[in-house]
Amino acid sequence: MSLTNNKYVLGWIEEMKALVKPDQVIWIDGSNQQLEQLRAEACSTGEMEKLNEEKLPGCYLHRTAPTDVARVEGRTFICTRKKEDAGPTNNWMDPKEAYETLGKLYDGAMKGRTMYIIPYTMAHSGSPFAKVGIELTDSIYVVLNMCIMTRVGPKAMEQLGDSPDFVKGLHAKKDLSEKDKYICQFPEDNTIWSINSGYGGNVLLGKKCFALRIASFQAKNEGWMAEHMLILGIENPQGETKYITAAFPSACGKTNLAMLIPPEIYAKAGYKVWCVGDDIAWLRIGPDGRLWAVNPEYGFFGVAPGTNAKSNPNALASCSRGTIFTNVVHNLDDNTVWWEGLDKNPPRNAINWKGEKWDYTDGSKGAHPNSRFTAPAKNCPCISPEFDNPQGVPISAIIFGGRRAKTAPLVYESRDWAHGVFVGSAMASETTAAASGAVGVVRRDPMAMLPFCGYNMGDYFAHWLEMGEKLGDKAPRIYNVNWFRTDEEGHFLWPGFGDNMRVLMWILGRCEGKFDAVESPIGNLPKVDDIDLTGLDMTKEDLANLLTVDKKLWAEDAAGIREFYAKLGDRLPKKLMEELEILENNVK
Ligand code: GTP
Ligand code: SPV
Ligand code: MN
Repeated sequence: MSLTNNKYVLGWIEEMKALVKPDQVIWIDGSNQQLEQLRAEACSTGEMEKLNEEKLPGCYLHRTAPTDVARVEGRTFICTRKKEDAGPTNNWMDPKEAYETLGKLYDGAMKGRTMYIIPYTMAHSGSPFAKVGIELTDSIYVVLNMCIMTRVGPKAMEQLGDSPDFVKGLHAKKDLSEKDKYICQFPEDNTIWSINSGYGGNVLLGKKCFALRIASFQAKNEGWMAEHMLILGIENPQGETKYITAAFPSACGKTNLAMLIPPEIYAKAGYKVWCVGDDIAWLRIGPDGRLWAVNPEYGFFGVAPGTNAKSNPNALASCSRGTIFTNVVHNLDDNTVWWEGLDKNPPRNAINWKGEKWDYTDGSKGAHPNSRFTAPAKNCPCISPEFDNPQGVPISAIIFGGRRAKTAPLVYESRDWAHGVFVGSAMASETTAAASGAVGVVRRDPMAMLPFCGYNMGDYFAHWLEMGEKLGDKAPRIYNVNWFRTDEEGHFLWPGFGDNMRVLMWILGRCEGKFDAVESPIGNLPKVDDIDLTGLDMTKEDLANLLTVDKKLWAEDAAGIREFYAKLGDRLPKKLMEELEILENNVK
C-alpha cells in the first residue's frame, strides 16, 4: 500500500528498489499498530530488548556494533559539483564518483531484507518552516527512532502533494564495513546516501544529514538559517516569555540547558523555563521583521551519561517511557538501564554496552560515553506550549559556547551583530565522544557547525552577516558562554546545569536594558554584581575570576583564528577579517 501517487516519489523509490533489491517494501504510516509489530519483530531477532514495562513503559534497549558508536566525520562527505562549494572544512567527493562508488556498494544490499519507506516532515506539516523527507532504510531500529525524532506518516505526503521538492534519503546497514562506510550529502540534489552504519547521526537521516547539512544549504539559497542550536523560553512572573537559542558543539550541554531547572531564587519568584528544542533550530525572519525559530525535530536524541535526577530531571522524565536506549548498561536484576552518572548504585548483575557480562568493580565503563536515549519531546515536563506552534517563537538572544578550560570567560556580549558573527566564527571547543576520534583536543568549531555545514564555511559566514543586515535593529543580541572553565587541578569553576540560568538572566537583562556592562578587549562583560549568586557556594571573587580575560591567552587564540581564517581564503568575508584585526589590536 503506497501513501502517495506523487510520480517523483514513486519513480525515485522504483529506482532505489532496482538498486538495493529488497525482498519486500513496507510504507511506514507511523500508526501504533504498525510500530508495535515492528517492535515485536525487532525483539524476536534480538535487535532490541523490551525493558521492564512497569518501570520503563514502552522502552527498549539496543546495542550497536562496538565499532559503530558515534558520527564518523572522516567518512562524511559533501558532494557538490565544485569542490570549492563544499569548502576546506568539509570532506568532498565529486557527485558522479560518489554515486558510482556507493552505487556499487548499494547494489543488492537489501537482498533478503525489507526496505522500509519512511515519509516525514521536519517541522510541523503546514508550517511555513516545514520540509518533507523520505528515508528508505533496511533497519527497524532506524524506523522506530525516526518515528520518535520526526513527524512520520501520511501527513508528510499530503504536505508534499505532487511536488518534487523532498529530500531523498537512502540508508542500508549492509555489513558495517569501516572502509566502505559513507555518509554522503548531495545538497544540489536534495539527496543523502548513508551506508555501513547503524548509529544515530549517521543513519537517522532527518537529523544532522537533512536538518543541518542539506537544510543549511537550502537556507542559504532561500534566505533563512539552519543551526545546531537549542531553543528555550524563560517566562517571568508576569507571564511574559522571552526566547533564546544557543549553539554548543556536540556533547557540550545543549540538552541540559534546554531543559534546565531554575535555581530556587528564580523558581520562588515565579520564573519558569520552557524547552522548545535541544539540538536544531530553523530560523527565519517573520512578518514583524524579527528572527523566529522552530525546532524541526519531534524528539530528543540525548547523551545518557551524566543525566541524573539532579543534573537534568526533565531529561530523566523524558526518557521514562516510550524511549529507545542505545549502548547503555542493561541491569538484569530488574530489566532496566543504567549509565555512569545516573546514580551511585551501579548494578552488579548487568550487561555492558558491548553486550558483555559486566561488573563495575573492574573499573571499566558500563555505558558508552556517547550512549543515547531517543525520547518523544512531548514526554518532557517542561516542553514549551509553543512546541507545536507552526510559526515558531521570536528570538531575543543568540548564545555561542564551547568547552574551554581556560581562555573564554563565563559570559561576554558581542558589540553588534557583525562582531557576534565573528565570535561565532571563532568558536573553539574540546572534542567529545559524540564523534569518533580523540577526545579533549581543542579545535575550531564555528557556530558548532564544523561537522554540519553543508557548504563552504566562508559563504556560511557571509550568509550570517547578510541575515544581520536584513534584521537590522530587530536582530537578536549575540553572546558567548563557557560553563567549562577549570582550575589548575581541572575542577570546573562554575556549578553549571540549572545555575546557568543566572547567566541567562544577565543576558535577558542586557536585552531589556536593565544592566550596564564593562567593555573588555573581547566584548562586553557583566559587572560582578549583576550576576545573582544567591544560594551558591561562591564568592564575588570567584565570579570575578571566571570573568577575567587573559590577553596572552587571547593573543594565542587570535593566532589560531587567523590560521583557521587563512584556510577559507577569499571566501572569508572581509568584515570578519576586520573584526579579527580589532581583536588582535585589543589584546596586544
Ligand atoms: P549533542 O546531543 O551531542 O548535540 O549534545 P548536547 O550539546 O545536547 O550536550 P548535553 O546537554 O547532552 O551534555 C553533554 C555532557 O555535558 C553531559 O555529560 C553533561 O553532563 C555535561 N554538561 C552539560 N551541561 C553542563 C554544565 O553546565 N556544566 C558541566 N560541567 N557539564 C555540563
Ligand atoms: C551530535 O553529535 O551533535 C548529536 C548526536 O546530536 S548525532 O545525532 O549522532 O549527531
Ligand atoms: Mn547535536
